[in-house]
Amino acid sequence: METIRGWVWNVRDIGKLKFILIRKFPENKVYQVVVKKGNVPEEILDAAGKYNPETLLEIQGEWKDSPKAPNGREFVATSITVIADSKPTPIDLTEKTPAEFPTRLEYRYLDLRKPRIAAIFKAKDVIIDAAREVMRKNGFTEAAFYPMIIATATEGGAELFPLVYFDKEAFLAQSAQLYKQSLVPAFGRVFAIAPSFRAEKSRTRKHLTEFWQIDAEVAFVTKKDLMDIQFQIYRRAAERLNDKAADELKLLGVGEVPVPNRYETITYEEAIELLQSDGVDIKKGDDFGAPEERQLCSHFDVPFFVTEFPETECAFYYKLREEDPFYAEKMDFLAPGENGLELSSGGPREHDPEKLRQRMIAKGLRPEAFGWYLEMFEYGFPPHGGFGMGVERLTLALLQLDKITEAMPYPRTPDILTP
Ligand code: AMO
Repeated sequence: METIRGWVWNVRDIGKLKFILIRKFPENKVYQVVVKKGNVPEEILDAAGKYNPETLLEIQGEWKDSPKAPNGREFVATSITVIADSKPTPIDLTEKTPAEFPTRLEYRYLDLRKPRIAAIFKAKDVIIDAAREVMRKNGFTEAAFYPMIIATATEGGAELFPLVYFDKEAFLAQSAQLYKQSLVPAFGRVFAIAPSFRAEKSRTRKHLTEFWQIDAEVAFVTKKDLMDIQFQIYRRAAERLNDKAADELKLLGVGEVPVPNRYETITYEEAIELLQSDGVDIKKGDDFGAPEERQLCSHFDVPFFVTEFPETECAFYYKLREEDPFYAEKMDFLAPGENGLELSSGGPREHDPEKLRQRMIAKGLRPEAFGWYLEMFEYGFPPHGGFGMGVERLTLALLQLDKITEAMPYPRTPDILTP
């Protein structure tokens, strides 16, 4: 005799026989429970036909092989206890009657119980774990102590969420940028997986106002090192998904995640030429919009880096190209294919405080607001570089989701603030 627990998924009542599908705790998979006259007391048989979906049950009985039942076996009940009743659910968790995404979000606490939705977050867990593994293998210290409440912009002025901080003005951190740089002399190789907040009114498939970054910074690093580490994260995450999340991938209809064995690089200028040869109306100096980015990604079947962007498109902390300061040494890492998109930005940093001051002024920032940051470079600061990889973007790309909001349990966008 065994005891199992689970939530009613669906009930099929054929009189003296009831089939209850339950979502079994803790693995969140659906199994069939057979409730048969003679096996259970009469009142349990009667009640079993009337359970609402999401009623939480404790069931005693025995497993029996049953090739036709979901997951290959069924549980023959001898006794059932209701642990917690459920009201009729406002959305159908079995998705026989699918709800639109806004309605699903309204009842996200129920939506997240669906095995198909929970699978996204189990897979995301595997991705984050793979990223940590790669960072540790590469000698990084995880410094999960960047402040989320900050006094100055880190990525430029316009996209800050202001806070009332006692009698001072403060903001939610746009990134760990200034702080991760400051930790380089102490740790050499440092990273955190931390949230970023951006008050961007972008309503696209790849923008959230609250997202997480794998934020890394390294002393004495080459551009190739930075690329290699990022590629390793992508590759290891793909490998680990196939290895550890095969069931989840199946639920998501993904099959195998392609595991790339190399990455490619292309300069911004080459990318512009490639797009122009496709007939795209774009010129040197322009930023890639979403359609241009997709078009570019469709040329690649492995992840790739776009390097050396026009300085005007880059934050102040990227080093300028010595030979041609029209360009900054920034590089973006992109996922390949029709649904490809930017996964990260990074590159070597400028660490001459005077040059940084000039860049800030040129970008309309006030160097006075960056006092400690500029001063720290006066104390034997090593050359360094780093990257920030969007965790939800990586999840979106590897799991081939439609939109980034699906990669957050409780997404935040300009339109979504609850639940
Ligand atoms: P950047 O602003 O390009 O660079 O951000 C780095 C990565 O974070 C992700 N990302 C986002 N994800 C979801 N919604 C958003 N609104 C959003 N904005 C950015 C993307 C992006 O590539 N400090 C630098 C990184 C560095 O140089 O170290 C930075 O924040 O995947």
